[in-house]
Amino acid sequence: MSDGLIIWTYDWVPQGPRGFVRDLRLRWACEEGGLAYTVRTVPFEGRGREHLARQPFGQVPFLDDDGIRLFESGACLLHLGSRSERLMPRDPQGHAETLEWVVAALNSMEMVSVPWWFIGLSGTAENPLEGWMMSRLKRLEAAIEGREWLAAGRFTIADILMADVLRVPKVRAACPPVLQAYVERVTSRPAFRKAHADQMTHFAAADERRAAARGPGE
Ligand SMILES: N[C@@H](CCC(=O)N[C@@H](CS)C(=O)NCC(=O)O)C(=O)O
Repeated sequence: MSDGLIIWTYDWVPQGPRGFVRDLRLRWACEEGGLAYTVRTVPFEGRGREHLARQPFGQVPFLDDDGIRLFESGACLLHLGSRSERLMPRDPQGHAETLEWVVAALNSMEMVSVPWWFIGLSGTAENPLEGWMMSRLKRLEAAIEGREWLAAGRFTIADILMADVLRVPKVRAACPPVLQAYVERVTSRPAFRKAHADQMTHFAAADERRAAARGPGE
């Protein structure tokens, strides 16, 4: 019997990243695409050899699809896109637009937003990436203004990635109104809400298991 789609994530994470662990991107895509999936875990504490064999940086997520194995959330979304037309248009122009915006979300937006966010955490008075980040947001705003979705005139995996990059609270707060409205529009989809709730439930159950393992009074 085939195992179908398996999304791999951590067995537990601290409170901070909950709701933002990138397995959510894959859960969300499967929900949007009507693709059945199960979730399995690797330990958060202690990244073993088996984990590194699946994800060389010791991160999550990674994906199994009936013997096909892949890591990197972007690559996993492109793979899921090949499984469902609801995620990835089949017409050549719509397909090309989706591809370019998938890469733009990761390589033009997230590659600036993540270091900008990290430097912000350190509490420095001036973030040296401020200008770069603000100009990226401004350019993105101009590109999105007047349209509902990033690519192909419809919802695609590019919207999953871009909205997931922009919804990080500090990034979202820095977004101009057009981008705020875009993030709101994309993340109010039922598939996002379900994926988010499922991830929160997954880590809450892990808390309960850890508490039970520690025993009473500890
Ligand atoms: N480029 C990777 C990034 C994966 C990533 O940052 N994963 C985080 C969870 S959202 C992680 O595993 N962090 C733990 C670590 O880096 O040690 C992807 O998109 O899949």
